[in-house]
Amino acid sequence: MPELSKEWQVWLKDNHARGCSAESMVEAMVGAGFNVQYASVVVADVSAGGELQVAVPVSQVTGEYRYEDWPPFLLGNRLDGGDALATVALRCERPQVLVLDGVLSDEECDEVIVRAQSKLRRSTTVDPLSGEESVIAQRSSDGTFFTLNEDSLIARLDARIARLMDCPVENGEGLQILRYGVGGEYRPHFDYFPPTDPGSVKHIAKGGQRVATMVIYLSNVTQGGATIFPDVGLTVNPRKGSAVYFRYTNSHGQIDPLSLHGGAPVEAGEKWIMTKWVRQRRYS
Ligand code: PD2
Ligand code: ZN
Repeated sequence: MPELSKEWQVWLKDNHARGCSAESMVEAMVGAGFNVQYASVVVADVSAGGELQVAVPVSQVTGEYRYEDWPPFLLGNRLDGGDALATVALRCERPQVLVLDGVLSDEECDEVIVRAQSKLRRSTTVDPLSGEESVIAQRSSDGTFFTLNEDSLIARLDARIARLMDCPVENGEGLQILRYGVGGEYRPHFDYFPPTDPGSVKHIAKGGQRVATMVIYLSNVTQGGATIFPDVGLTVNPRKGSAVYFRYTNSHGQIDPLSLHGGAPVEAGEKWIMTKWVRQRRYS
């Protein structure tokens, strides 16, 4: 396995001591040819004052995605969210997808919608080159975010979802709420930041790569609006209070292209969802 050269190790320590931002250091390393995920790991190491991970994992850049074993609790019929017990309705191994029932109660779904309604704005996506958020036809929905633990209801849901996803609450981004009207869709995409896109650098620099997503359905949909995984022919129909949970970054930092997914057009009615994205490290 290749090692990070002494020069780079000194460069990292010097730049950190000079007060350079993590983002600029990751950017410089990527500019010099490093894999963005590896760069963000060593920059985080030096920023935390810890040991540098000097072994550069070749597997991050090349090779087929290695599916990690599901943790034992994910192999059961139920998942414990602390204050709610979810039922596993479907499990797909490649890509790793779970469909969970009973994640939110009907009352909780309705309350989240009431709180989000007045804050909705047209949704954006990350521009692959600049990394800036932009409005594009690929994603026709209105949305808003809650900050982590924004109020007591949101804090309760953040904690429950973190427990179901088996990750620290702080690794989660704030909950995003989306509303799709008739014709609204989110065309197939990856939730991870493609490492080869220059625009990914600034997103990965904070908290690392996204590792998993939970999309929770806050409403039933009269017709259409399924979450689809086109490369494996999997369709998950929205059901109020249920969720689809999928994982696409393993502990080696590899990303799973089979996790390509989208929100199919709503044909009748409206679709409300809540999305939680989880990072490799502390995000909030
Ligand atoms: O609305 C969906 O079903 C959906 C599909 C794919 C949402 C997202 N991705 C997302 O929020 O990332
Ligand atoms: Zn998505």
